[in-house]
Amino acid sequence: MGKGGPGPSPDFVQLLSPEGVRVEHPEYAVEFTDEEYRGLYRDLVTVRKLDAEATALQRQGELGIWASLLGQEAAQVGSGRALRPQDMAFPTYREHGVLYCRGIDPIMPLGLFRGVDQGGWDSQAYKFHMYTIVIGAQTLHATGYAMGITMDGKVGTDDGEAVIAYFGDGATSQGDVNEAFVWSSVFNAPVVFFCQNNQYAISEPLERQTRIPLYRRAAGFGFPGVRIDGNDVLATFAVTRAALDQARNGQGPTLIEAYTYRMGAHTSSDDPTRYRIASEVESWKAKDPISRLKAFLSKQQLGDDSFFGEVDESARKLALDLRERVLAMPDPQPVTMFDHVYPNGSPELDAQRAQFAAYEASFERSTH
Ligand SMILES: Cc1ncc(C[n+]2csc(CCOP(=O)(O)OP(=O)(O)O)c2C)c(N)n1
Ligand SMILES: [Mg+2]
Repeated sequence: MGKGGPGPSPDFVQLLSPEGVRVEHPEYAVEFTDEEYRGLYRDLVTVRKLDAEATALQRQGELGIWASLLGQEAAQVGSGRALRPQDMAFPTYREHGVLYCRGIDPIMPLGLFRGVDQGGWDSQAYKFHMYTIVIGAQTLHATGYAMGITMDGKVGTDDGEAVIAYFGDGATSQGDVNEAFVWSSVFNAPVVFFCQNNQYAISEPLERQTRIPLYRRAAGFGFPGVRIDGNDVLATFAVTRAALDQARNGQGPTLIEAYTYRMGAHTSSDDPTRYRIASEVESWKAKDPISRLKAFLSKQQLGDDSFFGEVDESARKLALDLRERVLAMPDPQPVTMFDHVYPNGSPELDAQRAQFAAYEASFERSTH
C-alpha cells in the first residue's frame, strides 16, 4: 500500500489466500470446475506475458508509450471473465487484460500506443468501449449507456444487460466519477463501478485521494460498496459476477474496490523509484496473483509441470506473434488522419482533406 494510506481492511473479500489456500466466504459461495481454474490460470499467464512483450517493445523504441498492467492481472481477468456476453465494458487505458477476455485481438490497442492509428475497434461488436485517457470520463459514458439500457427495457431479468466502468484510485477524486455515482444512483442505472486501487495515481499515493477506504464512499451516494482482494482472481470473479447480476436484475449500481498494486511504473515514461521504496514492491510480490493460483493448482493436483510448461509456451508464442505483427504495422499516410472522424464524412472535412493533399503534393515538385 501507499505510505500511510488506508490499508487492507479485514472485511475485504478473499477466496484464495496469497499462499494459495481456498477460503470460503458466506456471501460469495462460488464453485469453479477444474477446467475453469485452469482457464483462469492460463488467462493470467497469457495477459502478463503479452504485457511484458509490450513493455519490451516500448523499450526497444517500437511503441511510443506503454501503460503496463503488471500486478493487476487478477483484477482484470476476474472481472473480465465475470462479464456476460451482453454486458458492456468501459475501460481506461490500462485494461489490456479485460480487452483480452472480451476476445479482442491484443494487437488492436497497440496501433494506438505505436502511434500508427487511433486505436479503433468496433466497440459494439466486442462490447468493449474505446480506451479512455481522460481520467474518469468513461464513468459518465458508462452511466449514460446504462441509463439507456434501462430506457430500452433491457433490465430486470436474468438475461438483462449490465455495464462495467473501470477506473483507478486517483480517478475517484475527479468530478466526473462523483457525478457518475450520483446519476447512476438516482436513476438506479445497471452499472458496476470497478475501481482498481493500485495505490498510486502516477506518483501520488492513495493517502492524497482519500481518508477513508474507497469502497465506503459508495454509502454516501446510496449504493453498496465492497472491497475485494484484487490480487485474488476468484474473489474478483465472484464479486463482479454478483454485482453485474444484481445490476441486470434492476438492483442498481455497486462500487467494487479491487485492492491491488501496480508492480511496475505508471507508464513507460515514469520512474517509480523516485517516489516509492523497494521494500513496498517486495511486500506486494508475496501477494502475486499468478503464484497463488499456481500454488493452489499444484496442491490440488489440478496442474503439473507439463501443464504449467505448456501454458508458458503457448503464451510465449502469442507474445512472439504479437511482436512480429507490431513490427509489420505499416506507417500511416498523413492524409489518413481525416479518416474515421465522422462515420459518413462531412463537406468541411472533405475540403480540409483536399487542401492537405494538395499541400503534401506541392512538396513533390519542390527541390527542398
Ligand atoms: C482529466 C485528466 N487529468 C489528468 C490526466 C493525467 N493523468 C494520466 S494518468 C493519471 C493518474 C491516474 O491514476 P489512477 O486513476 O489511479 O489510475 P492508474 O493509472 O493508477 O491505473 C493522471 C493524473 C489525465 N489523463 N486526465
Ligand atoms: Mg492508480
